[in-house]
Amino acid sequence: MPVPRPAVVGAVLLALGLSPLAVPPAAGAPPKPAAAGDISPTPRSVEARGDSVTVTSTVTLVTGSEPDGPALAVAEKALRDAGAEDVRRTGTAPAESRGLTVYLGGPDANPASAAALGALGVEGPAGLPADGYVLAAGTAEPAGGTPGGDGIVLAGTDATGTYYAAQSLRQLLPHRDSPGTRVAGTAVRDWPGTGWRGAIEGFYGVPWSHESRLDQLSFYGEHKMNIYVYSPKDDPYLRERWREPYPPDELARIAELVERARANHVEFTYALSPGLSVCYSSDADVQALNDKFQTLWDIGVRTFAVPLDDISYTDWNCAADEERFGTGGGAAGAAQAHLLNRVNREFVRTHDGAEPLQMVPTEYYNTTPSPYKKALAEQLDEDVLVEWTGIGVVAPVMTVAQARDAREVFGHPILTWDNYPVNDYAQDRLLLGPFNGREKGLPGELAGITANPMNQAAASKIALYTVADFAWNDAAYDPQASWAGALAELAGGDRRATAALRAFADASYGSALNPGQAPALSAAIDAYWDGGDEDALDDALAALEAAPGVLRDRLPDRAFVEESGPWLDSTRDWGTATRTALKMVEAARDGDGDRAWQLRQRLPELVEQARSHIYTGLGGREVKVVVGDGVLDAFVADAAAAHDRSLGLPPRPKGATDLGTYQGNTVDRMTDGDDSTFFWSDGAPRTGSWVSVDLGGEREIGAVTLAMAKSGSQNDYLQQGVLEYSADGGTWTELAAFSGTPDVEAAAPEGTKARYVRARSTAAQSNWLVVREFTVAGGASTTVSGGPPAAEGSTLAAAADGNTASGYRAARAPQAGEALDIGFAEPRAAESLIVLRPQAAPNAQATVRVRNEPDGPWRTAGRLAGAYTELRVPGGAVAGVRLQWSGGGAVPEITDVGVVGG
Ligand code: LTM
Repeated sequence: MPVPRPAVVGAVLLALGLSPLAVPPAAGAPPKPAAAGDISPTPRSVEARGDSVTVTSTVTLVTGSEPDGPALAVAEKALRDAGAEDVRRTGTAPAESRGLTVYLGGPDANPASAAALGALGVEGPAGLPADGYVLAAGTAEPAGGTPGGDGIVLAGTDATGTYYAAQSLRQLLPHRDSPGTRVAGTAVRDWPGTGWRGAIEGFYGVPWSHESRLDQLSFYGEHKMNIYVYSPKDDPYLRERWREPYPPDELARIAELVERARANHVEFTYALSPGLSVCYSSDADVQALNDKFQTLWDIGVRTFAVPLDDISYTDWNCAADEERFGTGGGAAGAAQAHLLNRVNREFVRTHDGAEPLQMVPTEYYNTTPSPYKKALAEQLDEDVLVEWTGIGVVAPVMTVAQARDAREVFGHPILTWDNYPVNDYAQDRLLLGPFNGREKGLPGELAGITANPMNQAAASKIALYTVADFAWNDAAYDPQASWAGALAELAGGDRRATAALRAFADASYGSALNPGQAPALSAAIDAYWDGGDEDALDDALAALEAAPGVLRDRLPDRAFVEESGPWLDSTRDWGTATRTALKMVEAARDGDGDRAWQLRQRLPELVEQARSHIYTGLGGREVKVVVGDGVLDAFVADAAAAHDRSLGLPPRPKGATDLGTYQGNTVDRMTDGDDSTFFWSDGAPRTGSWVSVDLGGEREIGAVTLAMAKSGSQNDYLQQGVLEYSADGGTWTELAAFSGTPDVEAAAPEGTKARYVRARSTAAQSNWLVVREFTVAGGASTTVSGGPPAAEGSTLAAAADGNTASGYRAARAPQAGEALDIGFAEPRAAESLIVLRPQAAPNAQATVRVRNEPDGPWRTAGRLAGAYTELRVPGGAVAGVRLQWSGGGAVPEITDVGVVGG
């Protein structure tokens, strides 16, 4: 393509006596050339021309005779936002240039734009796929009836293409209050990767509000998405009451959506799901479907779908179907094809301007050949599009080969129903990572891509932005770059809001498509444990803690802030909890045990607070939201364990599993001593799946108990398995086999030593797994005796069990001569002794004595003082500790006793 030299062109224009405003100013830096990254979705090709155009006060908009209204509106607004004061429309090109001239429409719609492209030396859009376009901006000499000077051409292969050219122009032009801005000369040539690109509101739970839908439709237009499928599972008129017409006010609302969709070149698709009650062979039901569609046709809907997902196809809804079609999957496929063909032939094909019918098969989640799919492939009308979710309901990956298999096995063009970022199956979390795991080349195999979003419409925009990017130009798609673009756009370009949104989204990043929660934070935490700097991690955690406040103050999309409320609160509180944990570790490392203990005691409450925020779903169902799971909670737990280790407390047992986690029911709940909390897998155990307890070091073990299942999930237990123990986690010895019971108990033979105990499944099963508690009793390494006796709900043993969540609380004040004795099975070399007491408890007075050997003499180490007492150990070894109470006074409480070093 020839690139005109601006200086020469400018001189020619001046010689012709044309407006000097058309000439780039001689002074000042040249405008920055446009780059692909300035436009979203990423365009196929952007070339810098080397010249420029100036946004003049008056801009002439050459529209042709029948301009596309939405394209016109977008172009005009973009020009005004860039500083144009007067945008004058004209059907044909003016005789001479009076400032910037903008040509709207492809060569077929507007002959002047063909001439202007020729004058600029830019190839037109002919031959590009539907919705493709060319955008050219530059200076030219008058030619072919165009006035020359500064010109911009927005030329689509069709009206939608021209509209997209205008959308790209909107992104290229700067925002200015006054005219005179120079914009670099550019030639963009662009087209989509697949025909349909958009979203399907196809989830369970609270449907989007009317306002959210209107907002989404504008968002789709801005991102070159051209389809919205209206299919919320909980709109009763779509499923349970599908035969009934909408009440007038509801129909009016849908009409408003149809209108907004049209104004954004989005195809509003109405999806009716009769499968819960339809009689496939019934003329009346075919008529009911067609009649319902007619009411939607009458308000402007031109695309229709019949989803038949999530229904039984082994149970007929009427006896006539069994008589006519028989039984089994093949019969179901034949029945569905029969119904859909009738709708296709009697409604869709009889309505001029209707787009091809879409359907969701009942087997939508794989490509396994079956009698059902065979019947659909053979009997369903060829022009019907089949929706498919990939391999799996939520497909972690989608490949070109899989899409080809789907085309083959369903025998119809495939439109993906991609279940991302939908969260109706995990309502406790937001899924804020990018569209991922979709192979390049996939869009070209498909009739289109529709993504099923979250119940939270505005928060879905992060993922949808990236879906649009992939569907438009998969070759250039980079999930990370696209994600960054989404964050910046949603933050309105505000630097602080972008950083806050990044921190917030990172903590809710994980999903089947994006394995690994909170990747950025996780890396910062790993770096810290690997000897990294406290400040670096604290900066990251402080950013997390502050992000919700920044977003509440600065995010332009207020609906995002509104919907994300519980997650924002939880994120802030996790920020506080993790920062407290970090300070605690650092205080302990600095030798400030007192302060570390103070911070340690705050952690349980801070974690509880972070876990307390609630999302209220359909019918008032409340779920506690989850943020940064497996990363933030793990950091607090690891920090607490590090702190406790540094005080010489015995390690706490730690749960682990190779199974995924359902919602917030994390594996640490198996070892929290609380029978009302539980680990819950997010799928059925396979042969070899396991849950385990790490005791933190090899020690003698006694009774092992595994309490599985829970009320409401009575069959969620390992149906058949073995209990095993190991010293190193590699070599395992069987302790007991079990089957058919949720409560497993076994006693290790005396003298058995192990660090790990696990329960391993020995058969695949269909039920998921719940473990309430997994306990391993130790060959007691510590004994506690003496007094005063423990109060109800407390035990003497809790004074030295290594668990700071529990403690010994005396039933009364000590009597004269009373002492609490802690004995260690094996004397330990020790430098110091630490006695922990609750911060708020009244300080009972005691002298602390130690003895170096089991029957050795007691030697005084010092006196208890406050919540944290650290005393040097005389004799360098501890076989026993005695707290010799001063009679009377306060009632004693001891959280734990630790023995450090040696
Ligand atoms: O995916 C399909 C075709 N149907 C349903 C959706 O309505 C639902 O939103 C997703 C995610 O839970 N799963 C389905 O099976």
